[in-house]
Amino acid sequence: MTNQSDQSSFLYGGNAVFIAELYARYLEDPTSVDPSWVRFFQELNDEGIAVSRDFKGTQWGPRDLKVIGAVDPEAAVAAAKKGDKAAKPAPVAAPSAQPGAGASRQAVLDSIRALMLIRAYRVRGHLMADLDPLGLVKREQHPELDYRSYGFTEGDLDRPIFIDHVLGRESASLREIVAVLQATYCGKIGVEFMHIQDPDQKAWIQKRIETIRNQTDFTARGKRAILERLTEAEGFERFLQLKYTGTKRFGLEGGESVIPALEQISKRGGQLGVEDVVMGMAHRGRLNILANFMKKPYKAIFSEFQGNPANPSDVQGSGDVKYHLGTSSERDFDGRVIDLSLQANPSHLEVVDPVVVGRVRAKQFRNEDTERTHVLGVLLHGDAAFAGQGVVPETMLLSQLKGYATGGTIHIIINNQIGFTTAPQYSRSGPYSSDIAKGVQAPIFHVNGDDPEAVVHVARVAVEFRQEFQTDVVVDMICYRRHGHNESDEPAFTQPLMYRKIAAHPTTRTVYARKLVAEGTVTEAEANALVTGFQEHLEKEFEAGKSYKVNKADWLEGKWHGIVQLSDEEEYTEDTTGVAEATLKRIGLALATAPQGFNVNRKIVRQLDAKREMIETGKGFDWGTAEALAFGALLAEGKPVRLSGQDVGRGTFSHRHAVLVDQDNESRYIPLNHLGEGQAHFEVIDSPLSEEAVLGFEYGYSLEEPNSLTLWEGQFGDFANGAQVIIDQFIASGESKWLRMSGLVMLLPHGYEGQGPEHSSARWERYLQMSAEDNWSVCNVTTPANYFHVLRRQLMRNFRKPLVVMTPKSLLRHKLAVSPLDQMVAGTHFLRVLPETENLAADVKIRRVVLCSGKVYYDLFEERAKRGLDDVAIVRVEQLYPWPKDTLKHQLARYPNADVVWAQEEPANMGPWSFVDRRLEYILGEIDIKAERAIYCGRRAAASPATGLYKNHAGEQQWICDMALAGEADQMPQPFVRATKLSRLTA
Ligand SMILES: Cc1ncc(C[n+]2csc(CCOP(=O)(O)OP(=O)(O)O)c2C)c(N)n1
Repeated sequence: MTNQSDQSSFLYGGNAVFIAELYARYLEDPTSVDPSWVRFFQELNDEGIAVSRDFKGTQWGPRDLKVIGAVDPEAAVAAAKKGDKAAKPAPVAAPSAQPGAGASRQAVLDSIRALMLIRAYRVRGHLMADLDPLGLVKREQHPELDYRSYGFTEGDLDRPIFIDHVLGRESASLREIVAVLQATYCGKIGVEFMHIQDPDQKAWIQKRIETIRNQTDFTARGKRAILERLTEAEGFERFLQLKYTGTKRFGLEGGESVIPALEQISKRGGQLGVEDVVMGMAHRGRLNILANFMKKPYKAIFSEFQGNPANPSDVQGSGDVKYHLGTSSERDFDGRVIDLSLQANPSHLEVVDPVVVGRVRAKQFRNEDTERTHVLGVLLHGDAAFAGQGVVPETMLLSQLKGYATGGTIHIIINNQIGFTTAPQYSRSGPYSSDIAKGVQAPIFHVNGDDPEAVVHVARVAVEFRQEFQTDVVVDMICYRRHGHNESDEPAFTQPLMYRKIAAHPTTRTVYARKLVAEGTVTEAEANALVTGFQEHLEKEFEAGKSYKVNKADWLEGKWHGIVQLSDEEEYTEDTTGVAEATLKRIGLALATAPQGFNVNRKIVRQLDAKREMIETGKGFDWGTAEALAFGALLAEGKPVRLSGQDVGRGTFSHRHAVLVDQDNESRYIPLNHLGEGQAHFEVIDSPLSEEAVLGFEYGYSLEEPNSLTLWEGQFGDFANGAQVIIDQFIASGESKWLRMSGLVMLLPHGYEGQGPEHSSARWERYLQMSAEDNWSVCNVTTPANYFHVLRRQLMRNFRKPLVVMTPKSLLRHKLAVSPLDQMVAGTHFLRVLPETENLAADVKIRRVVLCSGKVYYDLFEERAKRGLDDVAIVRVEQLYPWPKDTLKHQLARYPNADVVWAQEEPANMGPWSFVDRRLEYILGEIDIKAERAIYCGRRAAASPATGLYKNHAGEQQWICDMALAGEADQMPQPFVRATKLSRLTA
């Protein structure tokens, strides 16, 4: 038996006649057909395609025939609104008067076959739609869309067929049915929606498009407005081409219809409750959208073309090219004001997607937009990028997840049928660039970009659908690119035929103006006047651009008020991150308490008891508890905390247990949300298995929420390189390029514990290499208390910087890695450097200072104790960047007779060695100390971060401790000498 999933291909041809017969039998007596067919026919019922078997008598006839093909969409939508998602769409009542009562079995078969044909159009009609303005993609007759495949002949064309309002008609001739289907599904719009599982959504689309043949009848005013928008879009590019010939602008020409589409989304969206639109897009057409949609002044853009900066000269930052910049504005759409924001983005295509979606989520949180209908995300894509970049499906994956949902994003693909020089057949395996969107059941509207009315209509349907169902929607606008990839590229090198066609092809505005003139909506003179009027306006703006001065940077406003730009080296003021003891105790007790009757796992009960003991004694606070206290104290101060990443609720290493799970019924309890009245919300989300999209999302979230602590945790720190683009392009450099601060925290489990090459190193050398201009903090803290402070510091400073923390694994349970409560109480603060803690020989007697960072400290500490050494001091650098030069200098200056060793677990080409080597040399040069340079003690340079053999690991670790504490300078490894196969250390 053929499976329902490929039903559409067997519903036609010779099968169609057979199936219609079978179906007729099923209607008569369901037990007379194989049960698998019964299931199939029932599924067709669900899709609103089938005929019910609710008839009586043996005489076939339309009077007996109750077609439920016309699912009543209004009833379905009403049911959905009531939240009754499971409710089946109500069947339309049986028609009261039908032609040919007592008609033959033939009439029934006609109805069934006609319904199969209708279904085929719904599924495959888009394949025959007229989508390509250039006519390069040939539309071929598809057999499933041929009525002859269903047993009809030409002689049947004019016979009335009962279809019970399926297309809004009780009955119609086959000729009429085909005409309606062609108009609806094979015009300038092709719709893909039959992959959607939700019957309400399908029914909604069917009704929305079938009743009006998938067209809006625009008023003369509406048409004129579309022409005006096209005139501006085209005129702006032409003007730039004229004034700045050959300058890169990645023009929109060929895709101008996207401007009226965006207008429509905002306008119709506004009517449906949208108040805020956050947008992301790549280079193509960006300047046009900045000017003509975001309403960035033309003169500002012209001034940037003249080489002037986009920000006032007193604002620091390295800036970015003009086609990457973002902006925000307020616009009035028919009396409704909408906040528009276009996210700045790097050249890396599509990577902005999760950032925008994260921003949308944060705005919805702040605006208490629980329905997610007031803040809308809109993403514009290129066709090659949408199909090619993995971050696209990763971002879509988030769209329906509890912790990341934003009520659906509207995706518009500016599908110019080329990616740089690469044609679609080399860009993707499926027929459409948009195919990936089917994975999240998004409806997809393909539309011919040369029919701006169709584009605007589709934009309208898309926003209506999104507002109704809170899912992603895709508009695939098929157009062309008039010039090369940029304006100085020669496209005919690679696409000569396409570009010959384009050269002869009139512009979208010209095509539309001719149409409006032909139908009498505007005169030719009026259409021309729009063009000349706009050019004159641009000329004036161009003149104004010559003396244009930006008077303020659009940042640190609104929710960012009170935050300042850090103007110099990080100030070493002590931050007020400590918290009153009573508050910490109150939070601690809440953490250790589950509600009455909640059946906590036995092992966790022990952990909760241990926490209670920490609170009662004020001693022995472990990592997980210190973290929870840091979060809890922020929450109690009214500052929300959001932590996302893989398995963060429990914690990869089973140390966090931020979510307790009842062992009887799996209900969840989050102690941090039960601290007391007035506290802020703690959101802890187990993320899907994505690094790039989730980290991008959290970064976006942090841009909107300066007063929330937003954290992303990698499962192991090395997995963060799956999100490297987000780190390089946004987190490290976003403030410098675009004046956008972020207080995002990245938690990266790191440390050499013999787990092999993949789980030892978070590769923090990369973060250190990217450190400059106080762009972020990079830390590897060794005590729970310092971790507590560094987290709280994120929101206590009057500026925001991302924080990258190497977090521990074995230290989570290490008996020495604990802190007393009094290191977290009021008056205490984060320590960038932790000095020697033990009572050693007098400072002048210290023969060696071992500097280190992170977990290796405890290995060194224990080895020193074992050896009973009292002339080797161990100093921990807890924050590597910003480099705590003064504090470190102060500590090193205590030991004038010491040599200085830098000990690390990582190979010499990794970890902090390259970063600290010269910096230490500068410090040593400035103080009175025996050492001139630090001696390296660690693994030799290596290709892979760690050995896969535990025995080797243990030997190497021991050797590092031995050498660091007692080795002579000439025994130390030469960091960059090639290691042999035998040993990474001694070759
Ligand atoms: C991640 C990434 N890889 C490569 C590039 C270089 N690049 C810039 S534009 C472009 C083609 C994009 O094609 P498409 O997505 O169809 O957009 P279009 O330029 O045609 O509007 C490429 C490959 C890039 N910017 N980003």
